Amino acid sequence: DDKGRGGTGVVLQTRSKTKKPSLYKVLMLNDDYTPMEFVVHVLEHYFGKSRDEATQIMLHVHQRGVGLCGVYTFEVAETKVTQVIDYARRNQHPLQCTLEKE
Ligand code: TYC
Repeated sequence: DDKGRGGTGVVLQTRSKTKKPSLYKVLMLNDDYTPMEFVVHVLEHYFGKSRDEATQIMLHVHQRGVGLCGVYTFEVAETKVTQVIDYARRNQHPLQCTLEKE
């Protein structure tokens, strides 16, 4: 009903039905063969990182085995993982990345 709403017939929604989407981390994995420069390029092109950020992330992955590229909704994260793996394959590099629910 619209009691207390000034008789306008407008019912204001007090609780939203919308829910925040789950977020997913996209993680880059180290390997022994992909050139460092290629990984930096991928981080710039697919994840919008600056040259300096991309270099830091690449070195972190190189030293620690895994690193965070970004956090996205499921569809965006899935698309980035597919695009990166396909791009690496086309260039004959074994680079892998994966997604993980936050
Ligand atoms: N370990 C690679 C090398 O020594 C570089 C590398 C870094 C590869 C990060 C993958 O996600 C990666 N050439």
